[in-house]
Amino acid sequence: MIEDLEKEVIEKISPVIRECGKLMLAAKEENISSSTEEKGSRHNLVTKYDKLIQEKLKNKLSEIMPSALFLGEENEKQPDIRNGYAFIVDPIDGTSNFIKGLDTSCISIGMTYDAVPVCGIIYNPYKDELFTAAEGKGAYLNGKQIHVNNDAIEDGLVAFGTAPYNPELSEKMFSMIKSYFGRCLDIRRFGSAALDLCDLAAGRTCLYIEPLVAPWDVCAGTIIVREAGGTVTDLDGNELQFLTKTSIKASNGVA
Ligand code: 2AM
Ligand code: CA
Repeated sequence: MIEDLEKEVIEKISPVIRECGKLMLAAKEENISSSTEEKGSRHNLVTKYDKLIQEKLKNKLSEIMPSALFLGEENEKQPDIRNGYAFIVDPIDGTSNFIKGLDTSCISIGMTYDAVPVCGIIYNPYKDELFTAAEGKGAYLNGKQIHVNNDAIEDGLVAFGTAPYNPELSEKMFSMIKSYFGRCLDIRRFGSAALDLCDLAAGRTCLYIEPLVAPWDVCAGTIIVREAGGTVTDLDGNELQFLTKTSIKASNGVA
């Protein structure tokens, strides 16, 4: 049964993702900046920890489910995930925060079937928060079921991403942020798409908008939000897809 498979996958991955979280915490004792490289632009960074955690997850996930493909942010080449099971992994989401010591980063593992997310696991080691969700089974934070809040826009916090690596989007984005700023309780810009989705799922924010994200940034978080009762689309209201980069709008369904 697929549903049992998802539950089993979450149970097997949970200790592994927690172990990888310990590597992130241990990195605080080191000079992370010294192991940082640019990936194409000065806004897109990678550290030795991103690579180390991805390698560890790749090995463990292939033991847990040998038939599933592995799509990871730090892969040189990505597999075609349109058919069958695949893991979509961001070894560290919020890499800039990680490098700067802001303690707002996480590990994100989504599993898709025919490119549709069927389960998601996100771990924030700084708060020891493990978010999990499987299709039709609800979303959980450290084993306790979570739900989006009922905040109208006037009463809620709205989280944004700003896509610094795509300057042509900044004009449109900042005018959108300004228009929300005038209406909502306040705005936030945390720097981890996966944690932005978890905050929405946990009822902390009412809306999250980002103009450009990659599949590994949002795959796990999307099913966590949906299973917590929220909605996730692109900025034009289309069904989110996980084959290319996309915009994203995740809502509690009220805001
Ligand atoms: P990262 O920390 O794994 O790089 C912050 O707004 C979000 O955007 C983070 O989830 C960040 O993921 C992601 N991000 C960073 N660079 C990106 C890029 N070039 N394209 C899409 N998303 C990116
Ligand atoms: Ca990353």
